[in-house]
Amino acid sequence: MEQRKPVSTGPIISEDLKEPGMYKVVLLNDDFTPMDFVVFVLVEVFHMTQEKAADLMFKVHKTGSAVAGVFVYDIAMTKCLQVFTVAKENGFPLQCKVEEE
Ligand code: TYC
Repeated sequence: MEQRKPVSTGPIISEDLKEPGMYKVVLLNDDFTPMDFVVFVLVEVFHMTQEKAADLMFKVHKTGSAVAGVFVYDIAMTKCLQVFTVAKENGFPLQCKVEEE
């Protein structure tokens, strides 16, 4: 019969365990999405205050892009998809991208 390795019953303390990588959700400027809609998205999707959302929206408007938040991969992708979906539903071309930190 095949020999099995003994199962460890102690706590798993491994040097192989790593912190999950973090990913930036970067909001991109465009010429068509209304400013108040961008603020609405930042409040709804990223749970920003109205003031913080307005500041970030203006930063994107002036510079072309800004980081809306930093998350683990799945959350970053979900937020990006939510932005894209709500924008599309409302007929706006608002875009964002996910970048490794
Ligand atoms: N530039 C847009 C306008 O003038 C506003 C805008 C800001 C669009 C931020 C997208 O991510 C964005 N209406």
